[in-house]
Amino acid sequence: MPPLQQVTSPAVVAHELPGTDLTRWRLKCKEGRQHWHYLETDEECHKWPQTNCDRYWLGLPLDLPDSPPATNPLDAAQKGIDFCKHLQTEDGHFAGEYGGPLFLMPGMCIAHYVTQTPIPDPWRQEMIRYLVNVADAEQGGWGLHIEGHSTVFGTACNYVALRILGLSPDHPTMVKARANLHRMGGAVAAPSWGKFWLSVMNVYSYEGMNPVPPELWLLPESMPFHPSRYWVHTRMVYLPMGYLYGKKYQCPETQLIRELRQELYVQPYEDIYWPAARNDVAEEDSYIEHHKLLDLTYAWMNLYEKHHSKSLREKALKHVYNLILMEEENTGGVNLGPVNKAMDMIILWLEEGPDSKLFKLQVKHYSDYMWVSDRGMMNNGTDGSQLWDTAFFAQAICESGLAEKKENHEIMLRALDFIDDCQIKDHPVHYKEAYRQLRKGAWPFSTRHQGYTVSDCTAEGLKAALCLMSLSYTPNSIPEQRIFDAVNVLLSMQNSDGGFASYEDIRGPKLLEIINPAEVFADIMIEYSYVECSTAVLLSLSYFRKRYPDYRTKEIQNVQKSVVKFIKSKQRADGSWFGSWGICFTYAGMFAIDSLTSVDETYANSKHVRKGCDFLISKQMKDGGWGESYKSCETGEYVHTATSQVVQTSWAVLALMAAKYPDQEPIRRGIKLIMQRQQLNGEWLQENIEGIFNKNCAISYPNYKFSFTIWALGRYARIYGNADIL
Ligand code: LAN
Repeated sequence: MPPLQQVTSPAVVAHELPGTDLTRWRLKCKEGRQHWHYLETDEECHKWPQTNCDRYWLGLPLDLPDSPPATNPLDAAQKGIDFCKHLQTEDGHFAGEYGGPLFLMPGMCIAHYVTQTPIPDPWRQEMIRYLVNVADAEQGGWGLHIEGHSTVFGTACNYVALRILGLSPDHPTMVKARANLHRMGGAVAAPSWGKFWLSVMNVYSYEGMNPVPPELWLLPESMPFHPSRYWVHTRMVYLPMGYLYGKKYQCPETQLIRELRQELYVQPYEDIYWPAARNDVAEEDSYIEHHKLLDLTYAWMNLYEKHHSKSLREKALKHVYNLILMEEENTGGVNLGPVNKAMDMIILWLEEGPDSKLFKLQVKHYSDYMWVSDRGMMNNGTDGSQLWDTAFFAQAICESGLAEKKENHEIMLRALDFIDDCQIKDHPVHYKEAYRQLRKGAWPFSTRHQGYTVSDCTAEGLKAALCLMSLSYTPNSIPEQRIFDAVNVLLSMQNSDGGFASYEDIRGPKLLEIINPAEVFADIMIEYSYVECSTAVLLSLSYFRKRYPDYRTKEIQNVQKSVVKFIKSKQRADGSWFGSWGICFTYAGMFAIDSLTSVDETYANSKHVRKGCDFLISKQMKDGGWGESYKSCETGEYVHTATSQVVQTSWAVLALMAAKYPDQEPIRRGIKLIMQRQQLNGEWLQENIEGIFNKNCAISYPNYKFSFTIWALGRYARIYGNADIL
């Protein structure tokens, strides 16, 4: 292991907040990868001018003309498209921030600190600015996500991050955060993921953390609790966590570490009795409580940890490391997501050294996750949402009929280029040993470099490819065989309950949730059949069959039948569907109703569609819009926002229109609201956060306010004609 040198970030003193000159940032995109560059000299800035895309995401004034408000839906849609043209990057995708979660930057900072990897100074300044900007203004500290209340996890870990970045403990944000952290009992009561990161940083003891034994990976794969059966994100977090835990890796002590030990706790660090901390989780953090069986398992594991065999541990670590190497090989250092990325970076540094190719690749691709905004630089929830956003834009513009207009040809051709390039063309290497799902023909959520199949991303990619290639002027650039490959992937992912999960089919029993160690997230141990994933697959298969009626016809018909049954079985008594990835009932309602109409069920002939529509209508607000809070996802009941939201209004009217809802008036009112909210330059302003995961963590999809509004406007004009509304 290389000797530790203190990473010196120039200290930022109290009251002084750094920040860069935002006019010097440029977004460069290639094959979907998004990299923000900071130009140091005027000469560079002159040679590489800032675009409206850069300026939009940085919150700088745009160089775009205003024009009078559109009076009819198609003009409003075209005005929106004209604005969005500026957000399409050189490789054809629609870029966007993907922030929201606040538990990612600490991992990034700790990984850089322990591996003594300097964080580029402009990043460092903007990261400080971001965390200061998103701090809880009332209570101080940080939550699990930007709209959540302060927690010990968010506060302790982001406090550490800011100290690593060089913010002084006397800065008002830090003083306030510390006071709130102490009010919550100090960092002792962090949830398990917090305990882990703080232990790696050496400001917590592994003695205070329940075990994550790497030996689990050596158990027979046939066992129901073998990690290969976990949901891929859980599996890929607990893989490197098991490695670092197994080694009890801690950063060697530095002055900063000594100081943090004093700042994070209410009691002297030396006096903390760590074993008592293992099951101590602050009330503010605890979303789900440990099951009694989990505590029993932990008691047993703690005993094992005291007496474990050294050679077995070595064997387990070797096995786990091999799996980590496969993940590196398969993603080229991008990794599945931001949590395993931070851990893998530390592990590669320990195993391969700072000069190794693998470690350097890890460092290089941190940039894929970092995004600069008006509030500063954030750590995105993935390496972007490129495929996902581009597929929605493409379908929205196609459905409006505006894609055929000459002025829109170029964006559509470029979107097709991107979707073509983004499709995954091969299976992962060592896919069996690495427990991967087959992926040849799939589309990912972000980029093909990340390279993980997602069922609904494949479905949306396929739909977008088919609608783009059916335009009169586009080439059939994606060969038929690759379209079939996508369908093959989808057909291989159906679960026995008829539904579709996210990345893989369901591999483990629901009982595994009993041993969910993450107190802050629910339902993360295994895959589930999700309404959104299942409906997107149904829609894409219906679409596909129209164009290719002879391909695997019988199987596709059977899949359609069983997935329809699944979707119906998930409808609640009040007619709603619960959304797991978007907020919430309006999101799932749109997918569910849209998909049922693709097999010819409508308001007139289907009680499921009828009940779904009636539910949506019952939630329409006085101003004609819909607005739903992320609290719906947390509580499982519909929670209105204070004001209506254009995104949820679009979802609701899209569903009603697909269903052929008999009364045009509620739909017209929704469309009118969308048009009234459009700005003179064609954009819609950011409103509440749109997405969710693991029931409890909100995440931003800022492009939804463009893609779904345009989609709703276009569908309205197609169905009801384009008469003036405003
Ligand atoms: C995502 C983002 C996209 C999302 C959809 C495609 C919208 C969904 O329909 C299927 C699931 C998926 C792919 C999804 C799964 C979980 C992700 C990757 C995220 C919500 C983005 C961030 C989140 C990831 C787990 C964050 C890291 C946190 C951990 C708990 C490991």
